[in-house]
Order: sequence, then structure tokens, then C-alpha cells
Amino acid sequence: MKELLVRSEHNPLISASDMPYPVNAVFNAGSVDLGDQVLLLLRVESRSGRSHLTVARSSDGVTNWQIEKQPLSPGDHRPYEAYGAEDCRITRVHELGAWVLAYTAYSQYGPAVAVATTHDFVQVEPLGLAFPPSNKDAAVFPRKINGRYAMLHRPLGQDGHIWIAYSPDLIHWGENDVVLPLHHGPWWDGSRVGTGIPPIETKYGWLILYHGIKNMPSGPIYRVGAALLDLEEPHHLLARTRHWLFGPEEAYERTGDVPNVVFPCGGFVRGDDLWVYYGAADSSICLATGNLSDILDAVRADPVHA
Ligand code: BMA
Repeated sequence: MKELLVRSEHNPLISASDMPYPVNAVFNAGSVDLGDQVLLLLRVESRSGRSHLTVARSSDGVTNWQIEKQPLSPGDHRPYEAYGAEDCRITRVHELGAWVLAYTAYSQYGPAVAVATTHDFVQVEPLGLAFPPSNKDAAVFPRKINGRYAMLHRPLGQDGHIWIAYSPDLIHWGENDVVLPLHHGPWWDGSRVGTGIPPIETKYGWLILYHGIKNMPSGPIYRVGAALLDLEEPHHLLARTRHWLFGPEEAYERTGDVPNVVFPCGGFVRGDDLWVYYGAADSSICLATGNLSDILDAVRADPVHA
């Protein structure tokens, strides 16, 4: 069977040994396509155990990464980042002409969703906590929808489902709705779900990739599926893949600090290809690419509505 997402032969692209300073691990990177360059915002777990975000650049998005020696200060949402900043999703927001960062601010209060903007990945403007703990896996949509900004997020109550919220200003968030509930039971996404790369606008709806967790006696397995959300009412789920599209298979995904994890945070469309940057086993950054039309056909061909 032809796989919809194909691994780069250069995987893993970035590991701890590639960093210009000693770290424990590097994984779960947000991405930006600058045309002549790909910029990644790496989640770097230092040897203290806390994570920070560091900029890396490559002209082909695959090799020869130039990694900053200093972390990017994500704007300092203290004290809610006392345990660090994790898993940033980056969206170019049309109306702002800026990049919006949505990431996990981690502290003794738990994981929360922080939002910040940047024009250059040097200076960052903090916009505060959008959602208090426990919440993570947030990504902002690339344009306003019916006059307001929109963001996917994953509050963790009894279960972890993907929700959406709207805002007039990226600071005040409301109108919460469940977008993509987890499947219970034996499903690949039966224990938790969370959004992956920022939503991509297509003629069929907003394409999202999301991670789904299945709890096994030996621990969780993190895999990736796709879904389509209505363009003008994105709280309305149009379709989701019944089957996972991408799961841990290679040794670098099966073995690491957290085994059996593929965890996409970055992605964009180039031509008709979808580029997906994912963390492997909480230990390295990898790339998989696929034909966008084929992926859209797969979501639309095998929909499950809830
Ligand atoms: C999730 C997040 C990710 C991590 C994954 C697997 O809850 O915290 O950062 O990659 O678990 O450990």
C-alpha cells in the first residue's frame, strides 16, 4: 500500500548531538516556510529537564541546520513558564502580518496555553495565557473567520478532546465548542487527541493533522490522523480518517525518551506537497512529506463524523 506520508531519508533531521550546546533532547518543532529557507522553533529539553524554544534554519528544510546558540525568549509568561515552554505551533496570520506562536507554558500549576506574536523570531511580544491549566496542543488559524480569530486547543478534563475557541483580539477567548472528540474503546485515537500542525485552508475545508493516543499495557502509542473542518464554521467537523495515516515504525520513533511517539507540530504546503515536521520518541526532529491531494482524497473517502 502506498503510504500517504513518506519519511525523509535524512531522518532524524536534528537530534541532541546536533545542538550547539549540551541538551537532553530536541523534538516537537513548529515550522515556517520562508520560501528560500525553512525555520523551525525547536523544543529543546535541557539537562535540567525543562524545555525552551530555539530557532533553527535550513535552506532546503532538510540538511545543514543553523541552530541559534541562545534560546528564543518566548516573551516571558512568568510565573506560568517556570517549568518551561513546549511544543510551539506557528501560524502566519494574514490580518496581523505577523507570526502567532501558540505553545505550552508549563509551571507548578500545570500546562497552559500561551500566545505570543513575532515579526522576526528575534523579538517576541507576549499576549498572555489564552487558557489556564490543564490545556495544550493549541494552534491558531491563519485568518480571521467571520470577523474573529480562531484557535484549536485541547483542555484536559476527564478526557482529552480537540476544542475550538474564538477571539476578537487573540487575548480574550470564548465561544468554546468541541471540534473533534476522541474515540473511546480500542480505537487508535481512543484515549486522547490533540491538534498537530496549524490548520491549512483547502477548497474542501480546513485540513488538520492530529495526534491520537491508544493506551497499551506497555504504554501509549502516538499516531497521526487527518480531519476536515468547515471553512466558515470550523467548529463543524466534516470528516476524519477512520484509520491513522502515520505511526511509529522506524527505530528512531520506536525507541527514545518516550517510545512509540510521532508528534507533528510543524507543517506547511509547498506546491501540492504537505511537509510535516514531527517529534520522534521525544528525542529527535523528523520530516515526512505527502501529496496534499492524495491526503485530502483519503480524508474525504473514509469519513467518520464523530
Ligand atoms: C504529550 C506532549 C508532547 C509529548 C508527548 C509524548 O502529552 O507532552 O510534548 O511529545 O506527550 O510524550
